[in-house]
Amino acid sequence: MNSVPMTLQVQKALRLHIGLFGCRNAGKSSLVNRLTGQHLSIVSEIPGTTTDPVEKACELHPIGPVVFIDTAGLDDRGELGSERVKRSLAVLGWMDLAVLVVDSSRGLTDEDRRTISIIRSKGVPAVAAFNQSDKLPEGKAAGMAAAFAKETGIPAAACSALLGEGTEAVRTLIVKKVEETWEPDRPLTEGLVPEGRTAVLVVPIDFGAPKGRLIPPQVQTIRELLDAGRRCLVVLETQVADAIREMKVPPAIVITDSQAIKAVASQVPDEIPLTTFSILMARSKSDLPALARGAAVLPTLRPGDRVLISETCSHNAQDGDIGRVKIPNWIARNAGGPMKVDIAVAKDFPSDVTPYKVVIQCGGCMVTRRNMLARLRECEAQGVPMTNYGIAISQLQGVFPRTLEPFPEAKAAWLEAAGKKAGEAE
Ligand SMILES: Nc1nc2c(ncn2[C@@H]2O[C@H](COP(=O)(O)OP(=O)(O)OP(=O)(O)O)[C@@H](O)[C@H]2O)c(=O)[nH]1
Ligand code: SF4
Ligand SMILES: [Mg+2]
Repeated sequence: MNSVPMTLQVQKALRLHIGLFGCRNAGKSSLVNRLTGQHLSIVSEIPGTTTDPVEKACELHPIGPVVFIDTAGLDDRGELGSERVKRSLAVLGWMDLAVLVVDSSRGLTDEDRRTISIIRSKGVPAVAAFNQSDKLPEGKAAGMAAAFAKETGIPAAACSALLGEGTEAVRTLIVKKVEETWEPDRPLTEGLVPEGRTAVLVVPIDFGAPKGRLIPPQVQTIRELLDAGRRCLVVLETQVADAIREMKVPPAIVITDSQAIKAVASQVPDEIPLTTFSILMARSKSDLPALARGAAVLPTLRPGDRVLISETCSHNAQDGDIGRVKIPNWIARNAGGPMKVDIAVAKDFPSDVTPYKVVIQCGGCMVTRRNMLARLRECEAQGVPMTNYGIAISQLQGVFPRTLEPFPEAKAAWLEAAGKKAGEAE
């Protein structure tokens, strides 16, 4: 029987991020190659072989799709070395699971201990692999792993990535820890459609829509509503007014693709709640009131301000890409001139976000709630507002706070922050 939680199986589109951390030459790259069954990471006896975090997508049975992130050694030295350490530690915070790789023949180093304290302070689920067990007398590394687990509470196993011994035990620890710590996304439609009522879903089929299919938030919304025994009516953005007029009982809510929000808002009477799939995603994956608060900074941006667009996966950017082109253009139009826009893709999210006036986060459809929340908390800790694409679009299109109406807490957070900003501007 498969013991992986049902929610995890349902959300197969998600890729769990599993990072390997440890000192140079501990065997991180060798272990990644063993766990993925692919010899993609460069292994060598020269310390510092892996310099930048390397991502590898693969299937980890029985979890499903995961991304392994092989990182640079945490004991690297010098100016370049400490930059690499910073980059490794930056990705640590938003991992779904961290694997601490220890060279058993060296024992636990000061850097390993520092890594453990970061893992603890950021609340990252973790396991440890006491690698290079073949260099020690039989059973010695296993004893070290057991003592370590007892002392730290972090499950550990001994292995030799070189010989392939014990790597199955490490894989088992990873799977078990994921099962224990997995936190599902909040349901997209939670509390929005009472029994017996209908939701109208607006799905534009324009050039940006993928051929022959709907995108994940649309599919998930339909499925959730049907699972809960609610009705939904799926229409084009040109059909909204007619659809509402023909309904005997008005819809409980209209949910639209963000990019059509302006056209749709003009067709939906004020008394019918209106929101966007992206706002539902923001609530499901992150902290909606915090992201709404972050949006209040957008009208205050001035030409030349630095803005970070954060994409959590390396999707194929299209012409007129929402994050790379449309949002920066809308901000520039509102501000009267262009911003300095940087794009951080997946693992390249910077450890220092303080140069930015705001971070605008993508919907995160491919990553977990833990990953999204960790990025948000990092920005908050550095005093930099974060918002997300959907919220930014609503705000920039002038349909705010209407699209937050169904979420009173988020609306209140935005009003309070927008009031403060207006006060500062006076
Ligand atoms: N004897 C033994 N050697 C190992 C084991 N795992 C890795 N090695 C060797 O240790 C050296 C370093 O291995 P890597 O996998 O490149 O180590 P790394 O942690 O990725 O190192 P950096 O990328 O430099 O941080 C290589 O020569 C490996 O063949 C092991 O379990 N036993
Ligand atoms: S919303 Fe983010 S995670 Fe989803 S496809 Fe776009 S960049 Fe990737
Ligand atoms: Mg390496």
